[in-house]
Amino acid sequence: MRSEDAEGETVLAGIGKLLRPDFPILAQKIGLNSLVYLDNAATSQKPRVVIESLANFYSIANSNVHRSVHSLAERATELYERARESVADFIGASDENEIVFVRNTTEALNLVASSFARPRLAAGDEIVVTILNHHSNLIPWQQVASQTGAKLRAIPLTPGLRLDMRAAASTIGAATKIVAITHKSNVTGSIVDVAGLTRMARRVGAAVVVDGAQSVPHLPVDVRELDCDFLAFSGHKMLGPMGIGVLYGRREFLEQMPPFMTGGEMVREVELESATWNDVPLKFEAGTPNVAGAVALATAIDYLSTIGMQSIADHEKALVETAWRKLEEIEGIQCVKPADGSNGIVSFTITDVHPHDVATILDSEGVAVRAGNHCTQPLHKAIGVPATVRASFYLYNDHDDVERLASALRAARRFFHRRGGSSRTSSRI
Ligand code: 7TS
Repeated sequence: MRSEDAEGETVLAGIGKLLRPDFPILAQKIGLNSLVYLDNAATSQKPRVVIESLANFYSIANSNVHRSVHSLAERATELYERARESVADFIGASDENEIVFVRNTTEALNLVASSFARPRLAAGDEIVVTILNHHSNLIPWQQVASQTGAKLRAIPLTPGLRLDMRAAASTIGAATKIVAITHKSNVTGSIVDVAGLTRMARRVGAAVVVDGAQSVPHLPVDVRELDCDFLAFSGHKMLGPMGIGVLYGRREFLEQMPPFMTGGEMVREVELESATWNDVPLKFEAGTPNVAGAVALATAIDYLSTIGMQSIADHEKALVETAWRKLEEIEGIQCVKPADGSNGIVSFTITDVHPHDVATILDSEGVAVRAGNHCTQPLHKAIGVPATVRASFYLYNDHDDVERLASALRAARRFFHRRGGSSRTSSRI
């Protein structure tokens, strides 16, 4: 994926440029500039095959699932259940009934907190989270803690911004019932040693909940290797549509858990005053599901699998290395650099310039990034800044995108330098 150009500089000759034409939105101009999309951690763009898969479902198969016997209904049900099998294969789950379709990572994590954790926890129990967790993998646990009397504890970072595994070993103890972790940080791009944490959790009999929102789209993920009990992720961050997400859950746990939502389709027998539940996973899929979304997610998975998840991870790692090098040549830029490297994410600050102002200037150059706390306020407190600018890469980004980011940042730096470093500090972050 790397080659040397005439000046001896390492250039990325890989997949980015090749894949770009598959993504119609990337052909757009923002003002006079071509779009450079570097906000992939928020949501990814969609290849034409995924957009067509959605349209195709509504053109030839649209019907509700698991109820009617007519041909269309059978076609829709078959496509929906095949999508479940694709998801299971993609993450190494041996049983497709361990795959629950939900709206997104947030819903999946709330489901686990409400249906798995809340009935099991009591005062004296502990829930261990990490300082890297996104708010969606923190606030549900805060809620469960306040409802049950359990205590929340957090694994901190090392000075090198890695998750502190030594501190983890002393935080996960006899009282720990749940270990809820982020597989990959949406701010630092650091990858957490989930298997290592799972071993610690197993020793004390705690369940492991993994937020895979940033890992499943960007690197090979196998639930058997992670040995986790739950894994949550979102279709929209992995080339799929918005509104479809996945909860993987160990079958014995899913079977023991009460439903998260109740209503049609998740029941077996209903009396006026009582009901019994459908089998897993339908017990957790109350009401009409996002069938088209699941089918198009399976198309996205096919697309990613054709490229190969390891190739995608290598490509993004190489882009980060180039970006760190180019950005650090610009005076006043401080990158958030974990000692173990970053998978596809470059977060940074510029001295005396508010991150929102940086993002606004970058937008005027056609470069889309995100600024703020990225739903990780405790992490930003730990890093010691209220907000950062974040460029997040994906398979269709390339070396030219990194150069466009760097040159837009040089322009931003010149602009604020001329204005004497003034920046609106009142921005909401
Ligand atoms: N977990 C992580 C690690 C995330 O990065 C996100 C979204 C979520 C959970 C929630 O995902 P959702 O699909 O349920 O919304 N992260 C971001 C982000 O970094 N910028 O915008 C959304």
